[in-house]
Amino acid sequence: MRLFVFPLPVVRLFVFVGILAACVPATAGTQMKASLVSAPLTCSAGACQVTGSACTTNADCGDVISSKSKGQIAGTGIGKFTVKGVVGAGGTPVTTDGIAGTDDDYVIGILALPADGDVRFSSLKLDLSNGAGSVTGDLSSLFTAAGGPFAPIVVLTTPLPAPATCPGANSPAEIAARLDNNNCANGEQIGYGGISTDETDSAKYKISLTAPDQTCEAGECNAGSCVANSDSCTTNSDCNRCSFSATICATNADCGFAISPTSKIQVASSGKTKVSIKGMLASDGTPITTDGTVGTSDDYLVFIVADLFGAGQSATSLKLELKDGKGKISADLSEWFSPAFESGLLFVFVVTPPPAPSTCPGTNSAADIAARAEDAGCDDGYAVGIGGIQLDE
Ligand SMILES: [Ca+2]
Ligand SMILES: [Ca+2]
Repeated sequence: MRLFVFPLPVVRLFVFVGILAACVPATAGTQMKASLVSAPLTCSAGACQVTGSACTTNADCGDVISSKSKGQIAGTGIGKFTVKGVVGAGGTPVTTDGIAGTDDDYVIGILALPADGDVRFSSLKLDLSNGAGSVTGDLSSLFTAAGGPFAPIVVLTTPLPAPATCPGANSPAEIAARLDNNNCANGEQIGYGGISTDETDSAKYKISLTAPDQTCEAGECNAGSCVANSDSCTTNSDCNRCSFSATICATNADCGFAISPTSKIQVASSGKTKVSIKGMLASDGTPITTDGTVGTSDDYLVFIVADLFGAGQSATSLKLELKDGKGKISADLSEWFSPAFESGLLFVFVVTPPPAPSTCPGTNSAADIAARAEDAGCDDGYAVGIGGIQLDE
């Protein structure tokens, strides 16, 4: 039985498919902070994408934004982005006209992957002076549309091929009017919010961990198998599942998992990773306590997926011990980073112990974390939490 289905979709940018399902309560204080790192450029017909510099392989094409660039989105709905080192044709630092809403604007796209699977898209306009620029915008319209919590994906693109189809500057009304306007996503991707592990700099990704509000959704049993997941069944009610976690349920109360939104994870380009979980409750409201020994069958997992932006995914897991609903992890992901990926978007889930823990062995040593990459025995649990943000009350 494989109930744990990732919402991970990222195929070509801005094209996402199915996710999980839920609606959400407002909770105070969630946030995402991420470095913006250069998208990998391709070398085509002897010329690098964006810069046009001479090249033989993709590796000859360097960064087109500095990984000192960064962005943050808070539960207030306010997004702040500071971009540095943007170069264009010939590797020259870019300067635009300084007026948001004109044809030369770069675009910061913010994709919201909510628990209900209905992906939403917002955008901000960015002007640059000698390769640097910043913008602050009220993304409340995105939060409202997405519900929450949602996993955010941040992308920086070059000016649009048809700017008139993505009008407006950065007032809340103009941002709201561009909600889900895919014409705003037609620029060339030059950066995104995530981790770049091939740098000696200090790229970081930090996000709140929280649990969506869930309901018990009615399932359908057909000829002995649940339609949704092929589990064996006798009656329709055998197929009832919680909307986000996909745990078996009879009523909404069976789906009441909780994690305090003060919980968070931070991952650095060095591989250094810290997780802090608070207020983690079972569906009956009891704070969860495990045996205190990492690597035993009662370990919860913090599941981390790196998406390489159209070039595939890699995933690994950390083992989580809880005492009265609280747990901390310090770990080193560097062995997983290399050679698994050089840069990527990160998605994080908090997952129940897998049904066959022996198929997901090991501790939180760097070697064990690397050894669990793509371990199918680790992704059979139920997702009870998600790295995401939601609008403050
Ligand atoms: Ca402009
Ligand atoms: Ca344990």
